[in-house]
Amino acid sequence: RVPWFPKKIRDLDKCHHLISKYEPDLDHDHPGYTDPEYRKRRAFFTDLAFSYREGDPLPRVEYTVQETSTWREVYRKLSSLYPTHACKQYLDAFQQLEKCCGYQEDSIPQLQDVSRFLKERTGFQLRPAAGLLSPRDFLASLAFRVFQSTQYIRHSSSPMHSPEPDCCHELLGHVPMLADKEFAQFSQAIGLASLGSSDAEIEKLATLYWFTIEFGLCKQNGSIKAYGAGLLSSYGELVYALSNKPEHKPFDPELTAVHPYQDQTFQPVYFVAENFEDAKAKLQKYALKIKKPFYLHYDPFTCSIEVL
Ligand code: H2B
Ligand code: FE
Repeated sequence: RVPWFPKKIRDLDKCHHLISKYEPDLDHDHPGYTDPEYRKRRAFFTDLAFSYREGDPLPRVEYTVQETSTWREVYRKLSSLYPTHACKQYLDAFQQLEKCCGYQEDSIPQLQDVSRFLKERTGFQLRPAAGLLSPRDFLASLAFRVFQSTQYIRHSSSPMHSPEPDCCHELLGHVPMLADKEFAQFSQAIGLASLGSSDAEIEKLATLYWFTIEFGLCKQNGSIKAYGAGLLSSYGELVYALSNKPEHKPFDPELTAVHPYQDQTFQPVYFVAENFEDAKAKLQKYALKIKKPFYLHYDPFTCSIEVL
């Protein structure tokens, strides 16, 4: 009756189910759909991700000149917006990543280096993912402070947009925020709430994830800044989200969890958190109301879930 869920970090080797609707082989609108070279390259990355097992060193990739030039374009464009649009936690971490993790426009950072950096700061680590994962598998990994990260890059014909997550989205959107302690706790809390939850509850948690970790805004010194990865990796939407065009509503898990969302165009509504401590407290209160026939506790010493 209770859906299967991973109990130890090694179980994440089984959490790799893909949602394939946006893949270049299947989606006719994908910018790489008619490019056999790109599809071949993507098959290589799919292989890397599927053959990865917990504990393996993260594969290092030699990116091509074309891939690096796509990265350069994205990096330049986005980093010009961060000082005015990104929250303080993001900016602090981004500076650190430039200093000690090889963040720069001329090369794509290696997941291995980034994972080591995160592990030292918040205990988060990366594992390679082949593409967009099912919400259940993706959220479950967060319970273990594991972030499933794609390693390929978007097609060179559309540097400012990708229908799927790619390394620009992970490295520029997600990674800096995962270096913040409060945000890391918030992310793990969503993950823990998802374990053993019903499909209906997963859908609500995925919606919460969407309006916070992907598209969240927060208050900072009297103004509003972005912390969501979907915003911090999209020039157009980052500008739009902080303009007076969309609606801003206060983050409230009960309401946010059932708010319809857009994955094809910009969001008409964004939710604003007071700060991450407050967002985490509200989320934990929400999570306590999810009915489960047991109590779950994460043991950080063994990286496993205790079922009580
Ligand atoms: N998979 C991958 N690889 N990256 C994500 O950011 C992601 C995912 N987000 N699967 C998930 C779904 C999110 O949209 C929620 C939990 O559905
Ligand atoms: Fe994402």
